[in-house]
Parts: sequence; structure tokens; C-alpha cells
Amino acid sequence: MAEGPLHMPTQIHDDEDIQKEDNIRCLTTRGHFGFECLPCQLVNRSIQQGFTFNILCVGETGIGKSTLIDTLFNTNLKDKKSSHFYSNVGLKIQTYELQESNIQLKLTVVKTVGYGDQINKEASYQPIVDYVDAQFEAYLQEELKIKRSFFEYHDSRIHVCLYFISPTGHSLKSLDLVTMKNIDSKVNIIPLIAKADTISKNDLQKFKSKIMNELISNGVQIYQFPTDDGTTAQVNSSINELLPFAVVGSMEEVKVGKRIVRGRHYPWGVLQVENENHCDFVKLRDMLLCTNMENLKEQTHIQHYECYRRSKLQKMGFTDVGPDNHPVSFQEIYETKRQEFYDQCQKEEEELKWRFMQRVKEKEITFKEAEKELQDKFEQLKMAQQEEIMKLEEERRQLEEEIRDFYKMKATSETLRAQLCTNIKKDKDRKK
Ligand SMILES: Nc1nc2c(ncn2[C@@H]2O[C@H](COP(=O)(O)OP(=O)(O)OP(=O)(O)O)[C@@H](O)[C@H]2O)c(=O)[nH]1
Ligand SMILES: [Mg+2]
Repeated sequence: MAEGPLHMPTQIHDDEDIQKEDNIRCLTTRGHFGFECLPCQLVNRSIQQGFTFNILCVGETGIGKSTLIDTLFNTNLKDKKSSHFYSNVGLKIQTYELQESNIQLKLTVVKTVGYGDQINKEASYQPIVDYVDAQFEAYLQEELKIKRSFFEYHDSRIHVCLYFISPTGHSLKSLDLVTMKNIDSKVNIIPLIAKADTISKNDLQKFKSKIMNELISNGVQIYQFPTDDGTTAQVNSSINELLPFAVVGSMEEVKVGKRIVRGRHYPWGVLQVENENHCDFVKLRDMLLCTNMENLKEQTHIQHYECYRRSKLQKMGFTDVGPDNHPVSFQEIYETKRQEFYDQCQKEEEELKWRFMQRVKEKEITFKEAEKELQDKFEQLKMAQQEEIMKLEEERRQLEEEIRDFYKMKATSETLRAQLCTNIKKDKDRKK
């Protein structure tokens, strides 16, 4: 049989081309292809699709969550004030469609309700953890679907958690540490000192370093602005030094000189929200919305969601490598799991059968014992009955004997009486 042509990948080395270590050749293009427009394609597609951003605000009732979100997006989201008398911590979830120039942003704001108002604050973090996990679960379920619809799917995973710290000036509350510790592996935490206008500048610096020391000593991981991207590395590393942000929120418009600014009016002057010498609001807004929104989303996907996904799939029995450290395919895992399940069913069936047989045997023994007991009782009764019959027979015999004797005596007495009558009659006749 004639041998067919061998389709082996041939490598032609060109001296001009650069040979990379992993055997991929880098070619220098000698004309226009058009793929330099790839970034534009991505930008256009992103603009068409719009963006989503999900913020979680955790902080005590009345700490300034709604005001800060309004100030960040320069919109009145018309959020009602919460009561201080909820028995449990809850979450208020609101989604808004915002537009800036031609960019659409689907913004979801999740705020705690009743946080810090309970006497027993131990489980206050639980509803937050449950909510964050539930969003990961929903995304995982979408990923695992046969027919996925990621274009229409509203990704509700939390991209950032703004943690509002009370401006006490002393230290973090134990509730702050417990909550942050429980959510730091699930969400990017950015700590904020709320209502920073209520602390003096000196105290604020001390408070900031106290908070950072407490977070470090308690092993709480907060979000670090990335320093591996040349364009943002410098500004991000200087911002990391500044954490936690000391923020002031206000939608009030105040006149300063000839300008109208947003700020808070005090007898001693005006605190301008967007003045970087007055507070860190602008820095927070720039970091959150201008510079690092994509990184926050990326971290959510590749770090926090990945962690959730991995542990969930591991719990379900999926793995990348087998016991011999060899990669295993999904099909192999499925087959192994199916076999394991089948074996388990078999084992349980055997166990059930064995238990059933044991029960039957036990019942059989019990029945036999009961039967024997009944038999013995029957024999006893039978004997007693026979004894009774014999006794009665004896009595009957005795009675019959007595009757016979009686008749004998009766006959004798009648004979005697007849003789007596005859004798009397004879005597009478003789006397006559
Ligand atoms: N001094 C000062 N007051 C603020 C600041 N931010 C908000 N407030 C005031 O604090 C009060 C509560 O603010 P909200 O924004 O409603 O607080 P919240 O955390 O959303 O409250 P709930 O949703 O009810 O839990 C309001 O009277 C605000 O004007 C701030 O930065 N400084
Ligand atoms: Mg509110």
C-alpha cells in the first residue's frame, strides 16, 4: 500500500525572524493588516454593552452611606432613612441606570439596614456574607448552564465594599473587625472614615494610622490599589498610603467666593467636599470610578469569585488532577463520580437488604418463641382439662353408685313395708 503524505507541522526558520523560547516565531509585518484596531473594537463593544458596577455599603444606621453615594454620583437617589429598631441586620438593594456622555452604567447599590443597632452583634456580618455568596452562586449557576446567556445576564457580584468606620477618633469597634475579617476573602474592602468633618486634622491622622495598625494586627485584608500597571502605579501606591479615606458627603450647594460648591456649612466656615485639602472624597471618587473600577471588577472575578468557585466545585468532588497527580478531564471525573455513586447505591442496597434479613430473622425468632409459649400454654390447659374430666368422671361414677345404692335401699324398704302391711293385715284379720 502506498504511503500517504505526512501532515507534520513544518518549521521554517527565517534568520530575520526572532525565535521565542516557547517556539513561537515573532514576525515583523511588512504591511497593514488592520488588527491594530483591535482595542477600538473592544472599546466600541464595551460602549454598546454598557457597564455594570455593584457597590456594597456597610456601616451603622445614619453614618452617611446614602449621602456619600449621592455625592459620588452627583445624583439624588432618594433613599429613605432607616429605623434604629430592626431586630436583625438587613440589606437594601437598589439598581439604577446612569449615563455620562454616551456611557451607560448599571449601578447596583446594596446598603446595610440596622447594622450595629442590635444588642447582640455577633451575627451581624452573616446577612452580608450570605448575600455576597448568593451573588457568586447565581453567577456560577449561569456559568454551569447548558444554554448560557451572559449578554443578558445581570452580573450582581459585589465589586467593592465601602466600609464606613464611625469617626470616634479612638479605634475600630469589634463589630468592624469581625465583619471585615469575615468578608475580606469575598470582596474588595475599601475602608472609609465617615463624617470626617467631625474630627480635627491632627486626630484624623492618628485615627488613620491606628485603624491601619489594627487591621494589620488582626489580619484583615483590605483592597490594595494595583501598583503593577505603569500608568497608575505611582498614584495608586501613594493612595495606598492614604487609606482609610476620610470622607465627607453632602449634596448641599454652598457659595464660596463666587463659586458654588458642594459642602457642609458651619459657623466657622465651609467644608468643601471636593476640596482635597478638606477631605479625601475626590481621591476616593477618582480611585473608585476613574482609575480602578476595572481592576475592582477584575479582582472580583479572578480572585474572590475564583476562590468561591474553586471551593464550591471541590466540595462537589471536582478536581483538576487525579490521585497520581495526572490531569483528569471533566468526563473522567463524571465517570468516576457516577461509578462512586453507583457503588454507594449498591453498598446502601446491600446494607438495606442485610438489615431487612436481620429484622426478618429477629421477627422469626420472636414469632417462634411466641408460638412455643402458646403451645406450652395449650398443653397445660389440655392437661388441666383432662384432669378436670377425670375428676368429673370419678364424681359421676360415685354418684351413680350412690343412686344404685339408693334404689337398692328403696327396693328393700318397699319390700319391708309390703311385708309389714301384710303382717298388719294378717294381725287384723286374726283379731276379727
Ligand atoms: N457631618 C456630617 N454629616 C453627614 C455626612 N454625611 C451625611 N451626614 C448626615 O448624616 C445624616 C444621615 O445620613 P444618611 O446619608 O442618611 O445616612 P445613612 O447611613 O444612609 O443612614 P440610613 O440609611 O438611615 O442607615 C444626615 O443628616 C446627613 O446629612 C458627613 O459627611 N458629615
Ligand atoms: Mg441611607
